[in-house]
Amino acid sequence: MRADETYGHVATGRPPIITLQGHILEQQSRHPEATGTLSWILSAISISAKMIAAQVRRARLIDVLGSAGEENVQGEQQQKLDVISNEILLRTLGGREGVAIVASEENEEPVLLRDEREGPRRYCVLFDPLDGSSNLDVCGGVGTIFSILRHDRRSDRAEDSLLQPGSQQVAAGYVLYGPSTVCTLTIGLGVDLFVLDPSIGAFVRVEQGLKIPTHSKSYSVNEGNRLQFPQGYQDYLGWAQQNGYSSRYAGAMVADVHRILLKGGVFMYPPTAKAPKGKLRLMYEANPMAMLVEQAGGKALAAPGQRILDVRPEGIHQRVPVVLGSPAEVDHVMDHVAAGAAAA
Ligand code: P6P
Repeated sequence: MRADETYGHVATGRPPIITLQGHILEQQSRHPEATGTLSWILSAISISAKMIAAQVRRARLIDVLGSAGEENVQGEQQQKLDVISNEILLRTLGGREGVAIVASEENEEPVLLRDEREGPRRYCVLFDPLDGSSNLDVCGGVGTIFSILRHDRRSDRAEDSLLQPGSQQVAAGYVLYGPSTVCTLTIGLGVDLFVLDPSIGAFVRVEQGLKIPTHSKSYSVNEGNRLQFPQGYQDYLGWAQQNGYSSRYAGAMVADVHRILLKGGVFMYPPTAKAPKGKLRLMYEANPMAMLVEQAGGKALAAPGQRILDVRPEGIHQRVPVVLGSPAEVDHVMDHVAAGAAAA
């Protein structure tokens, strides 16, 4: 049999049936030094995603739509499902021995779970529990985004262990709650896709080693902010429209980035007058998406020549401009941004 074939494939001509759990254990078996700690954490994220998907699917029926009546640390109206999703992730990850610290978009401070200076390696998990939750009331795509870092026990303050550049992530991914529930995951060995089969309650692998199209005449941005963008971004939009580009924008980063990964194009959230550093958060939105996009062969920049994954974080909720997607399309944007800055 060829290396990429299995008995199942040879006997039926169709790929083997591998669940997310099976995939995680398959990857672990390829690393003799692995202790299973990371696998156990990814398993917690998988079960959280199934629980959140069950809530999202029935949101209106079980009266969990709408605002929770509170603002989060971002000053944004918390949706009921933001709070529910956040609690699900905190409770599942909190039960994993290998998790030292969790940090959430919904919590002002990180939650320090375990800080023994000795013993087995532990990890930090950062997440946006329900990205784009304002789409919920209109049945739009929403998602969970997660980023996993090694816990650095040398840090004086445990929380400082979180402030590592995105290049240090050991795993990253998202779950898109759309017409189907899709999990996109990387552990630094490429990008793999899984679809939740509700009839068996398992994520089933549907694609391995996903590669982003090198180019596609499509951009994704909130054009309502166009006049607030730095001139270079405005010049890019004029160039794109003169060159037959289409525009697609879901208003939820997970939905927009998922489309870019599969179809190509460029997603961007530029600096605006209201958000001079951009709106998206570095640690649990931009970094995980940047790792996925780069692992799929794309580019993810905060400014011309500045990889998002190289940005040195100063705070867990800091924001960063985002331009990511097909290499050729990111270059088109950044060429205009650089020219605009030079002309300023
Ligand atoms: P705007 C959702 O609130 C979010 O954080 C991202 O998921 C999304 O890409 C962005 O904000 C949308 O922001 O200003 O276009 O509504």
